[in-house]
Amino acid sequence: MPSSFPHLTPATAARASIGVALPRYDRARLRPGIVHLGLGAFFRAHGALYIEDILGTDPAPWGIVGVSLQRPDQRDRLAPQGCLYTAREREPEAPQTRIVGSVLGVLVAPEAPQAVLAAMAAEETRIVSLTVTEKGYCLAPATGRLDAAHPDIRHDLAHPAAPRSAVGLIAAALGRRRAAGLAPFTVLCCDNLMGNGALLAGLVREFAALSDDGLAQWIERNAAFPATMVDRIVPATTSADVAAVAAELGLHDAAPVLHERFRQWVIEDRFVDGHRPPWERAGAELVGDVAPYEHMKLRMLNASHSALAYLGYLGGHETIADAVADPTLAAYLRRLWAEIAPMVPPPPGVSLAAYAEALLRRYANPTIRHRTWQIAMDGSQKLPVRLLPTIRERLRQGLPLPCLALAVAAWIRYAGGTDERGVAIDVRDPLAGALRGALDAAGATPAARVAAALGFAAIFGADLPADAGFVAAVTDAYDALLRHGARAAAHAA
Ligand code: CS2
Repeated sequence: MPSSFPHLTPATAARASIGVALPRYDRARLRPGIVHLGLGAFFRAHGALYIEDILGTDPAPWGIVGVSLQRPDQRDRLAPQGCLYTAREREPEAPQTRIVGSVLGVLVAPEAPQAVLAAMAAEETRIVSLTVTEKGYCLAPATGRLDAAHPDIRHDLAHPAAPRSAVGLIAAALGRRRAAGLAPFTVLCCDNLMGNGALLAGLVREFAALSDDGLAQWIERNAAFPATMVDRIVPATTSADVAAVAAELGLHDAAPVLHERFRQWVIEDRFVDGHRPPWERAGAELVGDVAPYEHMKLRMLNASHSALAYLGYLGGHETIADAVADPTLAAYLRRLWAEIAPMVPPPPGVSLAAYAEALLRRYANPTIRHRTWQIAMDGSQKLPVRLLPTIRERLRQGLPLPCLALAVAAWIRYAGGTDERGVAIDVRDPLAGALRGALDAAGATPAARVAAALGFAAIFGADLPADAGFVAAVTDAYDALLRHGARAAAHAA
């Protein structure tokens, strides 16, 4: 974006306005120890900031090499700035702004797969972390198994020296380390997936076994895939954000990130040879079992985020803060949590009631403009992680689930591609075309449309469409959405 301000660079950073924190360590001495796949706003506002905090107290070999798996945009914005960028809190009270230096370089995998593999295979790389979003794992969401028919997986099996998927890159890089007699790196999955460490371990082993059983066994014996729970609300950066940060800094930063103050990172403490940054110094929780934290976060936060995204969007709310400012949706949200919480064993010492109230405060933060449309993306990949496990548990216990069923119905309504005013929705989802086609072919009745959507076994498995109680609950909710609209349906659920 054009700006009258001088550009943010290592040379100009010190000119940033008073009150903006700068890296407090010598970046020239920082060695890369982490390769991060998927250098989006979330990682730059979360993982890269935990590292930044550690570097502020103890310069260590934990600089980050970022990798973009698809587009060059991030690199094109960050490289001219020496990879410095601004992280700015979005809080009503005393928001802090800092310039972050923990990212040392950015590689673009489609342009230079060899450079990416070389960075991952380098002896000094101890950790390969990932935020590539749910769909970046090339898995079948209902089973968590590798989708061997995925075009990227087929590509990577045919071109093992130039992979383009995250799974293909990890397997190839581990193969190089094995051939070079090096220890593997630790693979740290930071996406919102269930049992994310074990899941990714399974995918990488499955992929490796398709071409090299020996490698699959070596990975099984030597590598580590700790589970993690990551949490911070980081909406996509807008051009208005870029302009606001420039005005605040007095420098033009092409790639700022804006985030809430809250952050949480729970990490399973299982690293190859124990090599890891001292994340606890920055407030991360290193634990033996991440599962309770992960269940809480995915099933309380992400599930309610998705429910609010679909209902809020259909009801005409642009952001999550707008949606929860609507008393009808806020009341629905509390009833939704009341369905979810009894199915979630809380982590030690945590009250789920307090957790839910804290979530509501975070959602209501008026300075965070987190668009319902952004969260609504990729529902086919998100529902199986966020909503369906809780639904299965309630069905197993014979419990009613009107609020959960309404969330699924709202997703189906959204995937149909037209909102309540008859305006087309820009549905972004790997299955968008297939879903739309199936819904169009099903005709107009709620029962037929719900059956068509639930028929996607990759999302719902075979059990849910066969459960008459579940199908009826979703059909009723869908019918209420059509007849009365999202707000009234939420009120009634
Ligand atoms: C959101 C998440 O976009 C989404 O689907 O639910 O990105 C959410 O903001 C984060 O998981 C919060 O930690």
